[in-house]
Amino acid sequence: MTGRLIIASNRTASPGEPKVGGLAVAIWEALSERGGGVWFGWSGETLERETRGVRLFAEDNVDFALADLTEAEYEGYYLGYANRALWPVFHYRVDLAHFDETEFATYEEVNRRFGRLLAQFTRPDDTVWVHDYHFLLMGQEMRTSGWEGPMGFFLHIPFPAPEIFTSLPQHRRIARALCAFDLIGFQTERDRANFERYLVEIDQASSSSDGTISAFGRTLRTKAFPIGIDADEIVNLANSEEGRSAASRLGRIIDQRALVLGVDRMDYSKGLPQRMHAFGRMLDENEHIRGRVSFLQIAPPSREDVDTYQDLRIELDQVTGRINGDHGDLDWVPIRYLARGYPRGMLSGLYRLARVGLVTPLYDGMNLVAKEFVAAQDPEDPGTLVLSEFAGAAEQLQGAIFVNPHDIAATADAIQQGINMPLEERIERWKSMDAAVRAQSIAWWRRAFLDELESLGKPAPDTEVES
Ligand code: GDG
Repeated sequence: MTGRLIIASNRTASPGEPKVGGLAVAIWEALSERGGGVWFGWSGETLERETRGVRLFAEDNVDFALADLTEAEYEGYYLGYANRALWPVFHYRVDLAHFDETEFATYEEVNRRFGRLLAQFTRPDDTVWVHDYHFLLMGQEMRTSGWEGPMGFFLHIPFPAPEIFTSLPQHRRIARALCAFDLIGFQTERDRANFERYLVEIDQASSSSDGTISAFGRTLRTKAFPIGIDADEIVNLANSEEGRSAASRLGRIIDQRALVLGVDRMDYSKGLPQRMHAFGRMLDENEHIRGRVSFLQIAPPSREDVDTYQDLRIELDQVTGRINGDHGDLDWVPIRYLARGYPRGMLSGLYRLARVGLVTPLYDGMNLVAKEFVAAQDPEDPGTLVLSEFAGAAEQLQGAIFVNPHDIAATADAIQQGINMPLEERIERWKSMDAAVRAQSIAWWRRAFLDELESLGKPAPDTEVES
């Protein structure tokens, strides 16, 4: 590709500041590598009244184009339709979804306004890559604004089964808008197949075995691109001063006890209360482990303005207090639950210290914590990973101990198995997982997506072109 890369995501990295986290770094590198590009998104600012246009910041050869939201847009688009309707439905929690026409109208309006703003930046030889569930309608708005060039979309969260997706009153509107893209990337084959099945069964689309689908008068490609991490970055962080000192600080407190570790945004999709119950049950059933294990759950609060997240906070406080009250002793606190975030270096050091990584979402697009945990391990004495079969990462991390996170008894058993696993088996399982994490890294992910998008405009290598 010769032209610029134009990326749209709800939040961008901060211009002029270090790019922290796998996704931010991957996008930044993709933009810089192309010798120029634009990263477009919400500024993070909310204003009482709408300001037209965007603010531009240049950093090296990348332009940041940031648009503000009004307070009403933040409420209806971000807290409302994106996080009270799309997020729960796409994570199979129709019971938690709140369907509100006005919020959808605001979501549509923000996608329209942002799509038009973005279209103004494009030049004919550019390539556009839109990210995630905040911008499901943006492709169509771009096409309406006259953009005819290559345009891809990547969905970071699961795409639900059609029987669930159709609970959204606007499902057809969303599907039609998605078909404006040339390539739609999903985390897993599970998600891709769900989308295809929806289009074929509900919208009479036709599909072929290479993931090409014809629907709503357009032809597009669908494919799974499991997002990855930079494993060496995590190894370096785990071995850094910050990583080591976090591990020794915690190591002093937990003494010789085995560390079971969970790190998750505080979100109901992550299965946190179920995990606490499973840990409690494991203690109930394994008297010899009591006092010899310590469970640390790091759970930085997120989306605190959404009421279901406030309910989760209350539930977690109660469950943890209850288990500690029932099982703790003068010199032992079974669960240390910290409702705050820590720097990546510290997290990486703690991953390496842990005997068991507990990653048990009820549903998850990928789950990068599982991959970071694997990357951070000491190859000579690796910890074990207890992983939900409903995390996208389960397709790749075959060396994990798999659990159905709703099955408290089975999860309790898996934690016990993880704590007691012999070294030889731990090494064997870890090797296969580390190889998988390294094979499909974050650099692989962005290149694979962009290569696929680029290839769509060109004739297949074996196609004879008539002169
Ligand atoms: C969405 C999808 C998909 C966590 N606590 C702290 C912290 N983190 C970092 C982790 C990891 C990231 O946040 C979380 O990524 P996940 O993938 O686990 O989950 P979501 O936030 O739900 O992400 C998910 C992902 O998008 C990418 O496509 O995998 O399925 O839901 O990197 O390390 N980082 C810091 N302090 C913390 O306390 N610095």
